[in-house]
Amino acid sequence: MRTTDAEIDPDAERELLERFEATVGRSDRIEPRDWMPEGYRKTLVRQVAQHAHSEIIGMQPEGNWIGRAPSLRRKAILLAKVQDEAGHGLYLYSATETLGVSRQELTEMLLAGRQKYSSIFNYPTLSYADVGTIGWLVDGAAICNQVPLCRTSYGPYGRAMIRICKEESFHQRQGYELLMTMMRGTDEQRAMVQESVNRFWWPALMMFGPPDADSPNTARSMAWGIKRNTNDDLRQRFVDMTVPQAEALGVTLPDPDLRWNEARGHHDFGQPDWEEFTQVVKGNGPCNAERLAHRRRAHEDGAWVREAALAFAERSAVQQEKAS
Ligand code: FAQ
Repeated sequence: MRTTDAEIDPDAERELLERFEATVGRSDRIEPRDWMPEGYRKTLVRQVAQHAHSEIIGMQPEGNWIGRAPSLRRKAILLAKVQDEAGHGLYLYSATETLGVSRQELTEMLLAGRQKYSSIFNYPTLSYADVGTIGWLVDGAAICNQVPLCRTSYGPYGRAMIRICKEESFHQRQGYELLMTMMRGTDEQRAMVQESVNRFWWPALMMFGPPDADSPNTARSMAWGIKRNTNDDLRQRFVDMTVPQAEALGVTLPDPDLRWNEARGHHDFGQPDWEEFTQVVKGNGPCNAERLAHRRRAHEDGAWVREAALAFAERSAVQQEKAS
């Protein structure tokens, strides 16, 4: 059983804390059996569970288009991507389970509105171009945010992120390739791409979280090595990475303040509508209710599968015991 702060005397706790801080300071990994401060464990559960829920809820906007993909090839690609997202959710739930909380509990917290998922998945997918834009911008933002998380201080989370990032790179490229194909098509297709980019640009910037000055968790999470960069640093990295890709694609990013700043060596850009972000995170975005209702329905519809799997596991254990 995990040792909690309440069960150990103050001297021993100080020593454990020093050892923990030294491990984090050397950029070594904290592993599930290591002692950790309760706040560290709680922060990880919050962040990793939110990440896992995002992957699972994130299957819905693109899943909306599987039955309407324009060709067999596009359908196979989209199916594979959405299945990868399910896999990412499962690696991340497994990483969270090593912190002493079960997937069942996490799912219940999501469905009760006590845990969050990324704001981006509360926006609708209105055209097939959105499949490409999600790959390019949403997976692109996810990669920017997640590559540094491969070096996060908690071992199971960092190892899950290595595999996830490899797959996210493929997702980003498939999105870009789809948009490139549409941009080489008809005027109508080019207009669809531009309209889709206009809708997703600002929500993609919001994925990195609130500005640093309004981010209550960043300083603590960085001191613990959970996060490696601030929200604003990663947002800037994403903008700098995306502007030349937009030029190559031939689309305009919908920000009149976007321009290269020679002195800073970075692009200047405008601020997203942070009031809209707050509303979406609070549950008042365009698709929040629909996403959670769908997730709840899928969970209820899957009850018989969970019961059957449990019954099978119990019967197999009895049979194994009898055989030995
Ligand atoms: N949406 O103090 P901070 C993907 C909350 S995966 C909703 O800055 P923190 C793959 C935050 O939780 C996308 N809530 O928080 C894919 C906190 O509230 P709390 C998910 C947000 O944790 C692609 C409060 O605001 N990725 O896209 C958001 O230090 C395509 C204050 O914020 C991850 O989860 C938001 N955007 O930094 C799948 C990456 N931002 O919890 C399908 C891992 C902030 O105190 C299709 N997570 N909040 O009640 C992280 O890096 C961090 O958790 C941040 C937030 C950067 C998201």
